Amino acid sequence: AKKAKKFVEGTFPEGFIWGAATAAYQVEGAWNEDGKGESIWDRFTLVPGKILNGDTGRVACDSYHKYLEDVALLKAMNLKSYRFSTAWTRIQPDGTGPANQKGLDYYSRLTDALLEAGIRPLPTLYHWDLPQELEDRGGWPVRDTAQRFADYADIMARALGDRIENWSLFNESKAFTQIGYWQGAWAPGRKDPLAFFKATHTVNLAHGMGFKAMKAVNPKLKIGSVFDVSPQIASTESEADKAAAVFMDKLSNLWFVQSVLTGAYPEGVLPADRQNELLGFLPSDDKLMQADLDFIGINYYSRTRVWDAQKPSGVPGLLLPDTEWAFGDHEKTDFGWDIYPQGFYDILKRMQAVTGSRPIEITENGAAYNVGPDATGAIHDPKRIAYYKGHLDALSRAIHDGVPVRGYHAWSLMDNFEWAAGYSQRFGLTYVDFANDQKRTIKDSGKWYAQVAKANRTI
Ligand code: GBH
Repeated sequence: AKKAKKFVEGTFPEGFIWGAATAAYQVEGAWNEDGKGESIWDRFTLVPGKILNGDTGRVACDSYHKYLEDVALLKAMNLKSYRFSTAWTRIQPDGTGPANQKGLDYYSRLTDALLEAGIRPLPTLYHWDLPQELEDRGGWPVRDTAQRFADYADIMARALGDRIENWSLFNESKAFTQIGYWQGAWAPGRKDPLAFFKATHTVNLAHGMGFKAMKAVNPKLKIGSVFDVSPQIASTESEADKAAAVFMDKLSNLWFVQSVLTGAYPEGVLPADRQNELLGFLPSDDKLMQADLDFIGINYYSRTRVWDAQKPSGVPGLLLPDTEWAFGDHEKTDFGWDIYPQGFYDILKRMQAVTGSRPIEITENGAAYNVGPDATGAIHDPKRIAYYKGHLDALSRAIHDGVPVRGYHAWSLMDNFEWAAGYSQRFGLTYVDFANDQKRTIKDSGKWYAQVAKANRTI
């Protein structure tokens, strides 16, 4: 009998897909060009005090004009997949009605340039830039927004489904509903726990409805979605803290992906007798929101500590644990996030219990290190290389242990607008000089990643 080949950490299966990611509001700029409408981020960034240094995405990396440079960067890094997002407001400026052809044309040009370069386009339809007009009509807490999203998804499938096979519906349902509608630190800046839960249900409905709309256009399209997940670690061994961690795992890691896949919410988050009322869940919503996603996108950055706090939530009958993001005494990134590669392995194993044999793509993983060019113009960012190496090694072990991950996207292809932190946090493999015509320079980490993608193993 042939001896099984010994596993070498940091090696990847043949055909593994190497890529990088960005999102429309974070890179495109051109906030009001060619008929684009106003999004909630266009509006929110103008509210004094919301964004560090008063930064906005009005110009950002100017990718609306420099997308060919972006494609050249991907090519120079030997990458075979580009995860970007499409701005709803370029397609439907106020969120309803017929498509704005000039907006479609932009994504068509980008798609053609990628295909020409041998790079797979992987668009995300919603990376947080809701048309302001839809927010004015109630936003995600309002059920109608799911139908609006399905109409937009239908337009995109018709316009680009001939050239784009793989699509993500949403980016990080948890992050944008929680921080946008409950904590108020992101657009649209609401602080309303009841609105948050309603928003989660509308977003889950939008998954089911968008999925079905796109499959109706073309059943061969592969439709997935991107979920932000994080291991929820009990802060002590006490039964109460362990139960609090289980609760947060349901609310943070399962509330979106499990609900969409099965049509039912995890039990034990909302009071059972009031759940339907709190969510606005109508009879047959189970069928409406259910979608047998073709692939699962996973974003991983760090882990979360949980302790039992019995905090009033603002939702009657719901008490909450306390959580701490990115805790621990390991080295931190410049954003203050704890570096914990084992958490990547752990959360992949955990999610596989829910997502089963569906293919997984890592749609984001990366670190902020805010170094700039030295006197020669080179950008030395060894700590980012170390972050990537640690996480890719952990990923290779998860794959070896049976988690069906088929691709990986570094966050990010280039430095960009980091939401409430503005331009202060640099996640890029490429340096962007925001004061000098958005000039792009590949960092040491980008050069290293290019070698990894070529060799199909960490180095
Ligand atoms: C992703 O967000 C985004 O998809 C991307 O646009 C962004 O640039 C990138 O990561 C880097 O930030 O509420 O205390 O649990 C990740 C955002 C970070 C949001 C961790 C939730 C947990 C804080 N998430 N955060 S807490």
